[in-house]
Amino acid sequence: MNQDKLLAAIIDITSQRDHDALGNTLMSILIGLVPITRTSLYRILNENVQHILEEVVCFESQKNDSNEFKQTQSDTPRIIEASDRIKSCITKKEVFWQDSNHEQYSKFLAPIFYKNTVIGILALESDHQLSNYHHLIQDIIKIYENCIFSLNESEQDTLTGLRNRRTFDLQLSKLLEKLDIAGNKKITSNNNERRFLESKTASWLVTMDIDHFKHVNDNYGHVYGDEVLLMLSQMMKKTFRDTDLLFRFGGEEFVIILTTITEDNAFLVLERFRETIADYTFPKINQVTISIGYAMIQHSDFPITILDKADKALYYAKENGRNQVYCYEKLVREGKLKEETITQEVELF
Ligand code: GH3
Ligand code: MG
Ligand code: MG
Repeated sequence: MNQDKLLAAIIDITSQRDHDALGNTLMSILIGLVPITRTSLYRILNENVQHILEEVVCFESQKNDSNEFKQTQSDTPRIIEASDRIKSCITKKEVFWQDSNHEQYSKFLAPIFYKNTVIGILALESDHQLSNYHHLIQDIIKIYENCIFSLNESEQDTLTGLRNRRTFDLQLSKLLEKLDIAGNKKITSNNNERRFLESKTASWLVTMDIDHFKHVNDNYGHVYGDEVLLMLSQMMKKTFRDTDLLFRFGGEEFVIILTTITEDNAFLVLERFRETIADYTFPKINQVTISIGYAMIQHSDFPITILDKADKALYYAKENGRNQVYCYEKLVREGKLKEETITQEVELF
């Protein structure tokens, strides 16, 4: 084993600060150190539905040149049903391997752990026997898991376990980048244009704020206030799809990125959530309500503009009785709000 190559790989993987980049680095390291023909990384979207996986990234060697790899990483999540072998790997929490007698095909599946829970699967295929590499692969996975652990710890809000404010900019920029690519493709492809117009789905930025939360703290104390924040975040996790991104922005403000949904359906989902909270009996406090605003995430917008639009709809809800859901674009269409005109990126401090 080339020691320099191994050290370079460790330096590379431990310097990544983003999940996608970390996954890609894991793949590159495996390709560099193990004779493989294909490698995929799968993520379990919901710990209660472990047989539904998202293929995060896949690298496949080219037929004409086994040293040349093609990377597949789709714009939209590729959701798949786990094979029986992968299911067994997840439930037994064990690696699986199969080496062919003729040294022409071998397979290796390994669960990826976070805090003793399987959160994903790494799959490798090779035209060599992989048995000599099993230890190395598992050690590389261990380093990858340690990196995931550190990254998750730094991205999570400690009280609610939702994503924190720090990761929001990165996640939104990534989404805007994807929309930009899709937008450019739309110009060159009539099919894509038609599909977009027919589906009318988009991604939406939702801002959500607890109504009169100061009263909760003042009348019942911070411990009860924190309990409300915790309950609310648990209900968010239950209500929204696993592909939607949930953030606590600090205090009693929450942000959601809702993906591939129409304006009307976004309203229905958010209105149902508002109702669920309003109908829930919180210990001691009884009723708590929330106000919600949302705006379309458009590839031509800056992150700050989109956030500002959603906030405008939220303030509209606050000014018009609270415990309501408003869409920025609808308010503009109805003449209740003026169109946002920020055209330049604003430095936040
Ligand atoms: P509005 O309906 O206009 O949103 O009124 P509000 O009282 O909710 O809004 P305001 O922004 O004036 O107050 C937010 C309060 O949230 C202030 C503080 O008491 C409380 N708060 C902020 N962060 C935390 C937290 O981490 N835990 C608890 N328990 N309370 C918090
Ligand atoms: Mg507030
Ligand atoms: Mg509030």
